[in-house]
Amino acid sequence: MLKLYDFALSPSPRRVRVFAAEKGIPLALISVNVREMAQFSDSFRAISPNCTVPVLELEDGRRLCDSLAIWRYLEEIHPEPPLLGTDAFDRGIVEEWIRRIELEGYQAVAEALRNGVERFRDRAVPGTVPFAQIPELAVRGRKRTALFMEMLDRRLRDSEFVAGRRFTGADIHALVTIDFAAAACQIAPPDTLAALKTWHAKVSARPSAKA
Ligand SMILES: N[C@@H](CCC(=O)N[C@@H](CS)C(=O)NCC(=O)O)C(=O)O
Repeated sequence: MLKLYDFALSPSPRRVRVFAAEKGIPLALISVNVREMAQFSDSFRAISPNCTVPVLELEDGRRLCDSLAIWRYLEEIHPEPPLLGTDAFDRGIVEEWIRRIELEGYQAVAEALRNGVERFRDRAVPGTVPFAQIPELAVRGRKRTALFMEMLDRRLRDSEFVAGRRFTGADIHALVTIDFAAAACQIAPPDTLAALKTWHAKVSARPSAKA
């Protein structure tokens, strides 16, 4: 079975668990407690040189150390249901939305969290190199997170799912980002963003959301 080095409270491994659940791919989960700095142990450093989760380990021992790279692999080995697009143009649209969510949403929340709480002092960027916090980035990250939610709400007024008429990886990335903003930064979409809230309730009700 495929192994996933995971941490239940972290958004990046959740992206992989939800994606695999949508496809019905079983994963053997191995928890790496990043709250207790287990990612910096010698044993995990040998598995993930950047000391981050998730890591997917194949049965032959090869590894992938990035959530979206793991998506690509899972989509190739298990094409149904397609989560990264169905034809050339659709794959482009899904990719476009995944990148927007990563850059405008996920990075904004991560910046707000990692520059704003004591736990990440001198660890403002994930990985092995220490970076001091920049408090202004926490303020900017919160503002960008709010703008991201407004942008997504506008999109969802016209589109059933983030990348169009089908549920895709873009919905998973957006769901994980919205939940991360609430859990880590206490930023929830205001009631005025009705399309975003309706979509969030719909995708949260999928069994995969609990993976
Ligand atoms: N680009 C990577 C990011 C992975 C990442 O930043 N993982 C975080 C958890 S969400 C982590 O391992 N953090 C360890 C730390 O903060 O030291 C991916 O999407 O897989």
